[in-house]
Amino acid sequence: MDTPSENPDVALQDYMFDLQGYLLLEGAVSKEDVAEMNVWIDDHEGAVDGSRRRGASDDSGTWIGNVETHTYGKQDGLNFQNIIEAGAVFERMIDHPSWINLAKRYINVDVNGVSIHENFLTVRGPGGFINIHCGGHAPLCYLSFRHPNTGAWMVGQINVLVALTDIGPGDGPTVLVPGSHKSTEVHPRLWVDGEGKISHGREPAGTAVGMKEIYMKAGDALFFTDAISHGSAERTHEGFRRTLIYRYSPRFTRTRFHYVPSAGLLERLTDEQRKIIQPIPPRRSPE
Ligand SMILES: O=C(O)CCC(=O)C(=O)O
Ligand SMILES: [Fe+2]
Repeated sequence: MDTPSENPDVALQDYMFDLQGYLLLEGAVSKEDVAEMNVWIDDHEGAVDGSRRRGASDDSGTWIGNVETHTYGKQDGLNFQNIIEAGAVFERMIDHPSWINLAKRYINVDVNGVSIHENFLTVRGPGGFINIHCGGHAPLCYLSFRHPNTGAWMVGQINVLVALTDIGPGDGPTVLVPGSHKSTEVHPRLWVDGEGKISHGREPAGTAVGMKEIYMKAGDALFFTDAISHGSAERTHEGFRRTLIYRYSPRFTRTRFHYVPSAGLLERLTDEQRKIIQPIPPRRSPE
């Protein structure tokens, strides 16, 4: 892998990622791939219809093949979890050249390997949002960023959020406090009864102090450490915001919901992709 001294682009990305905790990768995914993912969502509009009521909890737990519908709460929209099982385009995103080497670099793949902790599509309608969560104060193991003694890269979780629709003001953009992954101070909204919380409140993160709205064109990817204080602004426009999220972590940190890869998926994946999806194959006694 290139070192910053060999390659000025790497030096700039390292500087900005270290400083801000995120990179906006413009035009990361081709128009064709974005269109293919949108067709998949169009074809499953039935599951999405329920989320027009703002929340989608009634629609959770429905299986579409090996993909499961899910929601974190009433307001954040409908997720299609385990989306890597939904077809070739979602398999291509596993080791997409626009971000896989960056993820490996910052997770420090030679030491930690790399895996996907969670992968899903989100469809979020009017009134939908995510509250504020995370920050440099939070003692959650996968919110590491650099080794505290040596400064070596050791990012415990990197989120790659791909916009499948344009996301501008009023569309419920992702928001984050640049640099907050390094803050030892607790964000004021996460400071509750003398304790620094990891997630708190029922309001949209967009109204929290210091938050920056990240505007994206369909096909852009927001690459960010999960340690940054973030969430999303409320969607005030009609219609739905569509995003794809793959979370990359060391191979030791898997998986959030433990969807077991199907035999068909494992067979179709390249060796490189299979290593990311199943970095530690099951080990059983021959009996
Ligand atoms: O949906 C969003 O805009 C934010 C997503 C988020 O919080 C995350 O990916 O960790
Ligand atoms: Fe988040």
